[in-house]
Amino acid sequence: MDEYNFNKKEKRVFKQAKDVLEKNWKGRYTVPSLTLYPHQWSWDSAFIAIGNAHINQYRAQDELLSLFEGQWKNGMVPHTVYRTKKSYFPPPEFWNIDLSPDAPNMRTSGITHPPVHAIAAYHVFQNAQDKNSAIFFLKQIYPKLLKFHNYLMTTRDPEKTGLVTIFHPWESGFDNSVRWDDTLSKIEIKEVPEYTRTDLDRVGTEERPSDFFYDRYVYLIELLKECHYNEEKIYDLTPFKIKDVVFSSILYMANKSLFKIAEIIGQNCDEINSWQNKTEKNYYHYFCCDSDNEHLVYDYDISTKQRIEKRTTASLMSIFTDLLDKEKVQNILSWMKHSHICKQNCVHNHSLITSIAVQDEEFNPLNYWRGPVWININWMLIKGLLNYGFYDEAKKLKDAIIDLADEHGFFEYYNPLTGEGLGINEFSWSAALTIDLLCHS
Ligand code: 2M8
Repeated sequence: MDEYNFNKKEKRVFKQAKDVLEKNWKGRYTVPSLTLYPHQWSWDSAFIAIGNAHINQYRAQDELLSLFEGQWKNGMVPHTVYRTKKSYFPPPEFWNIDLSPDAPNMRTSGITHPPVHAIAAYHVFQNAQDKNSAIFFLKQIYPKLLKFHNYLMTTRDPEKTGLVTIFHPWESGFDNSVRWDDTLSKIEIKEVPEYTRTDLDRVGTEERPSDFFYDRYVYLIELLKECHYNEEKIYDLTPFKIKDVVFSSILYMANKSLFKIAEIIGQNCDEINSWQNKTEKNYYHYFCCDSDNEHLVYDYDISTKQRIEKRTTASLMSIFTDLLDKEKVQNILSWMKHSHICKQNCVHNHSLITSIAVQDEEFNPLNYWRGPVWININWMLIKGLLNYGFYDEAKKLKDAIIDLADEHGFFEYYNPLTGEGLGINEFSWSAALTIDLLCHS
């Protein structure tokens, strides 16, 4: 697209990213990957819509509307909507969602995912060429978004804090992050049903979560089923109930977008305002240690009543919200530098933020959310930096993503020491968010 004045490299990356989204488009939705993830995933669809907003408004709208077809009667948007018979573990039967009176008339998982969708919907409107269609789309999607946020702010927040409790590591999107290690390791498994993982046929074992963690993922699904997906029962029984700092940060920003959507289509915004007030009041109280001056944020484990003090990229996420005081942003910036890829080890001229600090003893350059670089997380940090006026820092990250994509393609994640692509290639959100960075920031 000439209107963006792309240089040669940017043109090349833009075309390759468009090709990935084209390949993975299935008529009304996009798969994250044709092989590893052959269904529709919730926060993936939102990220994909953010990219498509620049190149195909109608696809972006369809992506979000099709996802919400799987919305549960209580408002929950499931993390996976199964669209085909393609093999994936866990398959839809494994969730047995009909145990719940709230289950929709579709094959979905029984857990949720970070609520990026209102951010995506507003972004689609902002970038729309066809504003009439965009307004019609906002009118369709708004009640569904409101119902989802209401579910998160009530059923998933019985303590009325404005912060969301997750019941499964997959709900965080950061599946096997070190953030969940202590809580998961304490689970003593009595029994799990036999199951066969499908991921290890497609990606190397050293890049995926261990069987130890998979057993616990399955154990927690069994527990949800035992409770018939009733959140009150789950809350009483589960060893995994955590106020997730990234999820809650995303919801806070999504509520801002929802507020703007409500204004555009002439709806009353009082309820959204009251949610925001609660989050503003409690965010630091739950997520930040007053005693130190690090200004990092951490998840809060409801069972132990303690913060999970692991320094990961999640600890920087306050910058994505605008809840961070201006004077504290500098601290987050210095932490970003601390977490950076070590330049001496790096094949690139630029650095990106790794999922945990390279210097950390738990850092693993290959394994999923335990060290590698993820484009969606760097995209969120870039948005935060821009919001706080750190244009140079944001540009450095953006340029590094473009270099990474140009040299290695659109992988799911990347080895921070070599730049090598990990997980699966032609991964949709890596392509979509690169398109957004190319067109926007
Ligand atoms: C990964 O999660 C799925 C389970 O939901 C898996 O490992 O099979 C995560 O990276 C998650 O954040 C992502 O949404 C999903 C699809 O890309 O894959």
